[in-house]
Amino acid sequence: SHAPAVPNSKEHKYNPEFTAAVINATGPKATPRVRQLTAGLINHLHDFARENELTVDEWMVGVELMNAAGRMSTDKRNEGQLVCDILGLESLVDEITYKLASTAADEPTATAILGPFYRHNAPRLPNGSCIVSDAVNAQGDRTWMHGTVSDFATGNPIEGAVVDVWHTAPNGLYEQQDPDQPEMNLRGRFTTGKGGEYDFYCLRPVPYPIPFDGPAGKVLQALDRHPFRPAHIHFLITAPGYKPIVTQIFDRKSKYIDDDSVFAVKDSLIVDFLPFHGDPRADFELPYDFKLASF
Ligand code: MBD
Ligand code: FE
Repeated sequence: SHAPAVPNSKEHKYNPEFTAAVINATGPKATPRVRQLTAGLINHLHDFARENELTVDEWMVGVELMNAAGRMSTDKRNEGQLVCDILGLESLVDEITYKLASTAADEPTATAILGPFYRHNAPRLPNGSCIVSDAVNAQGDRTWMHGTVSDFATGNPIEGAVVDVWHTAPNGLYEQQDPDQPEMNLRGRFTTGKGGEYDFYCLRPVPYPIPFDGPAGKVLQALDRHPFRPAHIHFLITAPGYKPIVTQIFDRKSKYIDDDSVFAVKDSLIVDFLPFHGDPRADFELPYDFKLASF
């Protein structure tokens, strides 16, 4: 018969020309970077659908997962970020960003993913103070953490660097996840002194499961994966004139050190908690120096 070609037929959309048509719908005012990123995304999404012969029902599972992550993303819970984390995406972009920022042969302190539980405006505290609220964390191992922030290229100490720290309570929860913890428990911002030095009291953290009562948990279950992270402490180190560093350090003795559910561990960020005697405020000592690169 004389049936005309249907431009939006299924056959047509299997064809790579369909993908080109979608990309070419981009208007002239899109910035080059937006154009590049969306073209790449469309290409990979279309290839993904074609290669796997993705059905409408399967695609809708993904849509519902994204919608559920959106509904669950509050100031207390970045579920969208958590979904990215279990898929390794935050770790991958962290690595790419670090590579782009590292120019010299010598390298500043390795970065690691921010994760969903950072909070702005942690209390500014003087060096030597304690971020542990006695009311709720009596059972944790007290730790004295101390060290310096310095310029990796010159070795010079950096005065006035801010060490922003956060970690979970012994029950495996960050304070904003847990109504029983006081506001900003286990968080603090410390400023380095003349020799670049900082110090504070915290806890030796424990391994803990990432929240698995939402879409990230559903994905982990479908993949037959566990939700645990090795014991870690988060940092954001900033100093005027230097590139900020988002990182984490990991307890060498922790379970899951080789099997992090969000793929964040790097060898250079594995640390040893040392038995500490003679200070009634701490059972462990944790020395750690941060090295920043100037702009
Ligand atoms: C966390 O505590 C975390 O640090 C990351 C990166 C992801 C999920 C939970
Ligand atoms: Fe964390």
